[in-house]
Amino acid sequence: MSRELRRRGAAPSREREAGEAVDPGAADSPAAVPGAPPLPVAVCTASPSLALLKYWGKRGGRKNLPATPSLAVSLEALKTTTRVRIADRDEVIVDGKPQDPERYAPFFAEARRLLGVEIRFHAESVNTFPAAAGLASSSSGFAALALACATLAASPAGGAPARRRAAAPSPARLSALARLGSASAARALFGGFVLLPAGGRFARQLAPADHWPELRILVAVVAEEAKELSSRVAMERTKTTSPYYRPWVRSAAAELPEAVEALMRRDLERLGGAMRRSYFRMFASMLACDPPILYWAPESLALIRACERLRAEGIGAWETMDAGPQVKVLCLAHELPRVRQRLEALGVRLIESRVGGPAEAHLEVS
Ligand code: 2P0
Repeated sequence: MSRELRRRGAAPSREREAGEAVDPGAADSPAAVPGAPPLPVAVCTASPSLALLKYWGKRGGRKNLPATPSLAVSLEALKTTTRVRIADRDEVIVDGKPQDPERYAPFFAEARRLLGVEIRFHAESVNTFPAAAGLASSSSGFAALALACATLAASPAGGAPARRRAAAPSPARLSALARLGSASAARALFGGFVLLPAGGRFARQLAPADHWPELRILVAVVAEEAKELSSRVAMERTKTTSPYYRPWVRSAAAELPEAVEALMRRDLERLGGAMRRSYFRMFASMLACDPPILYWAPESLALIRACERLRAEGIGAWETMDAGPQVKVLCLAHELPRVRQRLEALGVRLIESRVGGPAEAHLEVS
């Protein structure tokens, strides 16, 4: 898989013909000038990384290192597509909205250092699902951005020395770059089942998507709007004000071996138990903040109760939640119709997903 990520990403497999690209910024790019050489656009697609065991809290320092280990699965049905081209200054637009440059400055500085280039990057990112609403859009967003920047830098227009272009950054280095943007993004570069250890600079794949072909994830979208409190601010408040922060961090580390073993054995009941302990304890640490943090909506609790009832009836529906009111439910393909029917009765929008593959990138010419 590592080799596959390298082949698909930083060493683009093919270049498209001139005119085939649809560059949203082409009208004001130098390529619009008659006679100017065509400019490359790196296009990357990534799926968000859903945590089964949660990352919540950062180690000290400015490196965005996670305080807890996280174990995650890639959501095939949700996609972020990011197009990156060379520009006069770094700029990121997500779903049509310009982003705060400060948020991206450490990422771009590290990208230039890692990739050996001086260029500035213009990125336009589009999500097929609500962003900043607890559906891990920053995981797929920064993963796609990291791979797209590497793909662009590897093109002759990127300006890197030929020796540097030939030696594309390893998946581990790209994962570490994505982590600077969002720690969960370190996981989203990889497909299948992924581990980001506590204090880890990069994530690694534990098993590819076909490790568990019967696994399905139902994403229940309770609210489409962006959350009021970002994960970053909420994590910091948890660390600095919650008396339960340290116990949470200790318990998260203790939970990892059981969850990894359950995952490798494809034991949904054991994995589901570990998932529930992880998300409930994460929220317990948030509830004890000053002021308290509560991401749940009434529908979230109704969905949790519906999963409890399904399990009491012998149907394996195991839910988890993140920094938002949405509920994600793991189940097996043969029980999906019954789980779906029960959750649909609550009037929420459901997105059905399989386990996804790695982020992919290619180069187009505008
Ligand atoms: C996760 N979450 O493991 C956890 C579970 C939300 C709850 O990672 O500050 O956007 O950018 O590193 O990755 C959401 O936080 O945080 C997140 P930053 P991120 O998926």
